[in-house]
Amino acid sequence: MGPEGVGGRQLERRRALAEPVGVYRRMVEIRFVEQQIQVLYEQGHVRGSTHLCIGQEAVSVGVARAARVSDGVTCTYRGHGMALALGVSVEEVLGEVAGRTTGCAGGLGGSMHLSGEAVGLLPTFAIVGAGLPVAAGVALAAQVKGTGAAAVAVFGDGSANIGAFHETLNLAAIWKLPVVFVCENNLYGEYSRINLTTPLEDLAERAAAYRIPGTVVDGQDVDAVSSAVSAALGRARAGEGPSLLEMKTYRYSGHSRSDPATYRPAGELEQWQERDPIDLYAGQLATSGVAGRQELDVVRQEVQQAVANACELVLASPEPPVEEMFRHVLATRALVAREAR
Ligand SMILES: Cc1ncc(C[n+]2csc(CCOP(=O)(O)OP(=O)(O)O)c2C)c(N)n1
Ligand SMILES: [Mg+2]
Repeated sequence: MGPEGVGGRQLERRRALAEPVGVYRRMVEIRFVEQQIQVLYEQGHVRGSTHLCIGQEAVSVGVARAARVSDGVTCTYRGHGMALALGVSVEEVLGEVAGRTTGCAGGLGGSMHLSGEAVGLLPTFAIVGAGLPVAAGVALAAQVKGTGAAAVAVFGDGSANIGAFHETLNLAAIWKLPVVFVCENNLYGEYSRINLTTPLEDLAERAAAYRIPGTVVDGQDVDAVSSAVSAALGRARAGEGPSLLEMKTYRYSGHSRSDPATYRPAGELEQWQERDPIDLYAGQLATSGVAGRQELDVVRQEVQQAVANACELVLASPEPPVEEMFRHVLATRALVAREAR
């Protein structure tokens, strides 16, 4: 793909994270895109489910800032933010969620199946825990080929109770695979609070069972996220093996599109909103003199307008034709070809 193509544009978007204002801009973009997706859902443009990551923007952007484009990243159905952070465009994400040809998978995958090959985003996973062994596979391939690349698996706190989590951490530890396990602990797995499902508060403690480093990280602070991921990736590339990073964060919305999250204790959301990742970073940029409040307001307005424009383009673009459905289903294509003979 040339620099003008989709891959080139994604790489350019990724490079924008080298600047602090670029980091701020991307977190704001994720927030506006997620809000737009909720509206699209309510207007009937989204089939199937959607899972928003509002409140967790610092984790996505912090991971993307620390990883190289040659590293492989796996994440979950709550993956719109991770895709945008890594460089997939607003139009590609909105297009995929709305099932249009402008989507990053041609509108065939939908909200839970985003991908961005040029920037290392592996197709996102709807099965809880499924991304961990795949990330370990990516890391094993890099280790065998000696490419110097690494892998990052981003997953929820619910995944830490799935067999694949334990099997993968064990294998990655014993083979010293270059992989970083990033757990987004947002306190809920679907409609259950973590204290009802998991007998410990800090999931990072589970790293000890596999003799790998386990660190609790402030998932609301984008700088804290990227430094922790950078350090773990450095360790992985140096042949020292995997790490488990637990990002303490919170999802502002319910589990999926129509969940009003009435199971949450009163005041919990508001308490987390006081440490909103975007506001926190804006405060840091203003206090350190990197960018003034006015400049950041302009950024917000620009992003809001860009998201609205992308949405308009997406809604004006076609849905894929029915025949497209089998395009990437190789076995079916072989069968259809055999039957046609
Ligand atoms: C193997 C498997 N079991 C159950 C489900 C249904 N399910 C979808 S999301 C979810 C909760 C996962 O919570 P967590 O890992 O904390 O991620 P979060 O949604 O909070 O980002 C469950 C149980 C699934 N998709 N896959
Ligand atoms: Mg969770």
